[in-house]
Formats: sequence, C-alpha cells, structure tokens
Amino acid sequence: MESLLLPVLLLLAVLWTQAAALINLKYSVEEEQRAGTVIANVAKDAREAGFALDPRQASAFRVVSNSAPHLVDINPSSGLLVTKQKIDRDLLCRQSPKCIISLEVMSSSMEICVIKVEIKDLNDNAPSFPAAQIELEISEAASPGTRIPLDSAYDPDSGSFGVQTYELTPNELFGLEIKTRGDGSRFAELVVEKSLDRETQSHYSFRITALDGGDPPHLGTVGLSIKVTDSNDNNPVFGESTYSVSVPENSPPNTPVIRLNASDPDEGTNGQVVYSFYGYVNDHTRELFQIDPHSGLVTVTGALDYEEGHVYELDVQAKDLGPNSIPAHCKVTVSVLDTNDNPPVINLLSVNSELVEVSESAPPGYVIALFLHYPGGRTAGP
Ligand SMILES: [Ca+2]
Ligand SMILES: [Ca+2]
Ligand SMILES: [Ca+2]
Ligand SMILES: [Ca+2]
Repeated sequence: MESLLLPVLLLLAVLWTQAAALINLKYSVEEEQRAGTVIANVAKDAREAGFALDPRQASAFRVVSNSAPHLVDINPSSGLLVTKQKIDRDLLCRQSPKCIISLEVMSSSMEICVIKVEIKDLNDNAPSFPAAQIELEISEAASPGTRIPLDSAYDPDSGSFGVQTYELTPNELFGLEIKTRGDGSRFAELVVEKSLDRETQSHYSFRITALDGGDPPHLGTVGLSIKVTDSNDNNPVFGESTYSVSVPENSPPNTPVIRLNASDPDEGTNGQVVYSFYGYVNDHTRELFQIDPHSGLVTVTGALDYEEGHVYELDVQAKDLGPNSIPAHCKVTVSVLDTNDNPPVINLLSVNSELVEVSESAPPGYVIALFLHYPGGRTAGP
C-alpha cells in the first residue's frame, strides 16, 4: 500500500509546484510586419510576474511548445519574442474572428509560462468576385418581388474588414437585398422591383460593387448581365379586321389573292404565327382558295367563275405556336371580276319585224336592225 501511495503524492506535489509557478502572458502584433519584429520581452515580463529567472543564464528559457514555430519564436538568450517572417493573418486563420499563436516556455526551475500572441487583422484585402461577369436569365413573367441569389464576393479579412454590403447601379427595375449567412458572411439577392417586358428591352447590364467595412472601404466590382427571357404574352394581331380584294375570274391556280400578316412580337415559337381558314368558310370556298399556314398568302386553287359567284368571304385565323395561345381573326372579302370569257351572243333584232326587209328607197340613216352584244350569255332584250 505504501509503495503505491508514494508516487501519487509525488505527482500531486509536482502538479502543485507547476500550478503555483504558471503564468499567462498575452501579446498582440499586427499581421504583415517585417521579419524580426519584436513582439515582447518575455524574460522581463516573466520576471515581473514572479518567475525566478536568472537573466545571465542563457539556457534559463526553453520553449516546450509553439503552435507556429515558423512564424514566432523566443530568443533563448535575450528572452525576446520575435516574428520570424511576415505573418499573413488571413492565410493563417482565414475568417476566424480571433487569430492566436500559443507558446509554452519552461524555466530551468520547471516554471511554466503560457504565451498567447494575437495576430491583429489589417484591412489589407479588397472584396473580389469569383468571375468577371454574373450572367442571369429572368423570365419577363417574373412578378415584382422575385429574388435571385447572386454569387458572393470574397474578402479574406476577418470581421468588419470582410464583405459588409453590396451596391447595384441605380435603376428602376432591379434592387438588391443584403442577407447574412449562418457563418456571418454577406450575400446579395437581386430583387425584381417592377414588371419586365422582353419586347421593350431584352437585356440589361449593370455593375455590382462589394464593399468591406474598412474606413475607407475597399471595393470589388463585377458586371451583371441580365437576359430577359420570353413568355408568350402577346397574341398575333392583324393590321385590319377586314380586307377587300378582287381577283379576275378564271385566274389560274396559285394566283396570289392577298398576303395576310398578323404580327406577334414574342420570340421563337411564341411569336411564330400559323394561318388557317376557320369557322364558316364553306367547303366550296375552301376548294377555290387556300392559305399558306406560314406565309399567310391566299391563293386561288380552283376555277373561279364569275357566273358561279361574285363574292367569297374567307374567315382567317392566326395563332402563335406558344403555350396558351389566343388566335386573332380577320375577314377577307374576295370579289371575282368578270372577264370576257363567254363567246359573244349576237341578237339581231329588227326594229319592226323578224324579217328584215329594206326598201331600196330607204333614206340614209334608216335603222334596219340592232346588234346587241351581251357578254356572259344573259338573255337579251330590247
Ligand atoms: Ca487582413
Ligand atoms: Ca478587406
Ligand atoms: Ca405570342
Ligand atoms: Ca413575350
């Protein structure tokens, strides 16, 4: 029992001794200082804190641990804490709010000194964006209030020296809303403030500026390119609701009658118009005329005969190929023009009787008979 108790008592004694002879020293140094910058005189501070250090003894100090030996060290003879190279806090500790290097120093009499060196941040970086340009596509149907998160700028400095806010080229249609992530970093959302219309303007270019919290702040900018994509928000429209044209009868097939045009300013299939006869266009009319679905050209396909009909009415619809299409309508009135296509029917009408007799004594200018010419074969009459 005694043989076990003795080492335990000795250990407690050592711990008590160490605890009694343990001091904490805290220092700070700004990042980016030249190599060899003196941070503190640890030997002097330790003595003032009660360490029994003999300043004449070169090996009085021994560094037992150092979290960054390539950056700071204690000169054992002078007891000075110095930088060994330029310290880049932003590389060493990134976004951490505190950047601490820890050392433990032991004296020859087993006294321990715990040293904390805080590396103070400088605002030595500007925010930067991952690419030179942010490209966005927004539908013209996006309602006001729509939000689109934007790529964040990055600033390696910590705290308020990091990215604090974003600004957008002032404009009426888009705004920015600044948000904070769980880790404290800031990002911006583009907010659609007003209704967009691709047919009015299909592309916008702005600049976004990221600012850190320095005084004055450092800036980083990026181009913002917004392409407004189409929605099928226009219907085809004819220039007129009615058209009147005439075409000679017996026009050969493919004779153009009229080229209709319904305009739709939308893009792609949303603005691609197809034409067709609809509704009350009867079968006979459909035999005589056709409309090209793509060009809107109405042509003659059958034999037009004035005597068969003078006027035809074509109801035409134009429809785009986009979703939820609403067709437009117009009426084309085609008048068939009479041409001299019937052989002349000559009626020889005597003035007085069927038998034409002329007296040899008839005076000059005496009317013998009337030649009546009725094209189209209608019944002639006096
Ligand atoms: Ca910095
Ligand atoms: Ca900065
Ligand atoms: Ca359309
Ligand atoms: Ca559109």
